[in-house]
Amino acid sequence: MNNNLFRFKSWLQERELDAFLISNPVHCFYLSGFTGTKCWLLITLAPVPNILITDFRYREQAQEQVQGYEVVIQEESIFQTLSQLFKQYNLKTVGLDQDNITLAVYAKLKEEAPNVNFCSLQDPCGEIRRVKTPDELILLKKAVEIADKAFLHILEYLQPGLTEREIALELEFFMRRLGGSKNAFDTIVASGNRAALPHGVATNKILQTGEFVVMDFGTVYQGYYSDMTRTIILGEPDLRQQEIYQLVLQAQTEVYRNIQPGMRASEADALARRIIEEAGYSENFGHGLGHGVGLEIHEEPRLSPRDETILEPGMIVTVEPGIYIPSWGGVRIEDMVVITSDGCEILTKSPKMLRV
Ligand SMILES: [Mn+2]
Repeated sequence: MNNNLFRFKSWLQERELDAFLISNPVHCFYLSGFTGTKCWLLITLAPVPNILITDFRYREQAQEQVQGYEVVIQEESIFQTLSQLFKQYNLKTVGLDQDNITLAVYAKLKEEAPNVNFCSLQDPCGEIRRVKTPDELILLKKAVEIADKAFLHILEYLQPGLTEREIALELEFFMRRLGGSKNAFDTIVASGNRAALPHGVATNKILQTGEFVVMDFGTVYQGYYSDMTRTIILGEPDLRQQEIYQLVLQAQTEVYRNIQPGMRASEADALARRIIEEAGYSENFGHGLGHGVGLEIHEEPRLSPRDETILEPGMIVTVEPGIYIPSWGGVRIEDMVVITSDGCEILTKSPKMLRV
């Protein structure tokens, strides 16, 4: 049994549950490796087997991909199938994922299985997923590497007269060619005044020399996401542009010098925030320093003033300070890093120069 499933079962035991019903597709994949779009998991305690429920379309795929689960093919409604399984294995207290089970699903479950005691709880996968396994780290590094290669490619491709959309498409196509299965999110290419928009998705605006271009993009490799941002200028930056860029870079460097396991996520955020605040730009850094990345583009922990998670080796987070000045422009620089036993390792290798 893999370590993630082991941790899940200890959690079940502590809460005196007979089973937990997982409906979140990301968590189904995380615990079983099954990639079908129809999946429910019942995680149980021995001697009851773990159960994966899917439908006819995925019968063969489930047999191939999944080990350590009894695969059940749903024939009637999912609620009838579940109710039969609750009876068959004498499951009396069953945890439900409070963030995914809707009131309608809950009502149906109660109707089909009136004797089961359902408890609404947070799925512990969110917490277990924060620390990546060595296998996950390999896939995440690959996703990061594809984005890095795309950035080097785009540096050659960039020229005045291109639209933001053309740049985004070139990045996306290049990452797909290198094995990315899809974009990690809508690619951001925000130039000129639009660089002041932290999430300025690419438009038909034409690139000009002397203006900021913020490019924020990533890919998905075998289920794992990457996320990076670089800000550049075609031609000569002016003094203020240089000053803001250096400040953002300094904030990021400050994080790399001081981030450590044992520190709270909010303390990591404060490292960068202090540098930006002291320079008088506290109003212009309105988002958190970063976020966890893994099977989702945004996951726990959040490097924000409100997240008290203790950082641990093996957590993967972005470090992405930014300064946004309305109707002038903005700068963000973002890497993915893994927390190590004595600091962090920067996974994103792309160069950080303003002038291109
Ligand atoms: Mn990000």
